[in-house]
Amino acid sequence: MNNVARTTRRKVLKVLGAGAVGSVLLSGSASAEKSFGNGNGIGAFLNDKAELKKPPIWDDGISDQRGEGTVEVEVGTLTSMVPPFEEGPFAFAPRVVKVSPGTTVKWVWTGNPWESAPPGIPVPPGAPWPHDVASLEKIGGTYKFASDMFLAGNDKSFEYTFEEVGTNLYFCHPHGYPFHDNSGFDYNLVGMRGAVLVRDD
Ligand SMILES: [Cu+2]
Repeated sequence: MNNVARTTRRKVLKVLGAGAVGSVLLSGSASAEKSFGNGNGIGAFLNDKAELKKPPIWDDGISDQRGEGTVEVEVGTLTSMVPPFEEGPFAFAPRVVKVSPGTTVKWVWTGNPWESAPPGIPVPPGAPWPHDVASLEKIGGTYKFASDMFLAGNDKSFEYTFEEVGTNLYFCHPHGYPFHDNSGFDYNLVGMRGAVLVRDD
């Protein structure tokens, strides 16, 4: 195995979800300089250095669904990635939704496996991946909204009603964690992140 392959495999192990259940693969990379979650701009959150996605990450615009009572967002939608990975089930779709105050957003877990997953990753090809939804914003040390960790394809969903005008950034822990810290997760290069814009105009 040459250096490039070795580096790539290490990255794959690090970023694709093994950290959800153990931190052993995440050690040795703590660095405050690669913490991109502090920006309050949507673009800063969705277009940062997620190295396993083709730039720009946020290329599908804003899904304007103002006036709807309930809006659905898929969890684990297939998304294009950089070679040699082709595409993987590591996106929220729509990535950014604009809704009215009082709207309930319902995240629905898809059943997409990762068909092109290379050997050696924690989840074998064809198997479902775990995803969750967690708000970037914390209130009193607790996520403003957060789901449980569900395996894709188990007909799971999570709902949250957004009452106040504002910008709500969120991520999937194993595939989009935006910080280097001691949480047991680590900054994730896949960039599985999204936003709910609540607007009353
Ligand atoms: Cu995920």
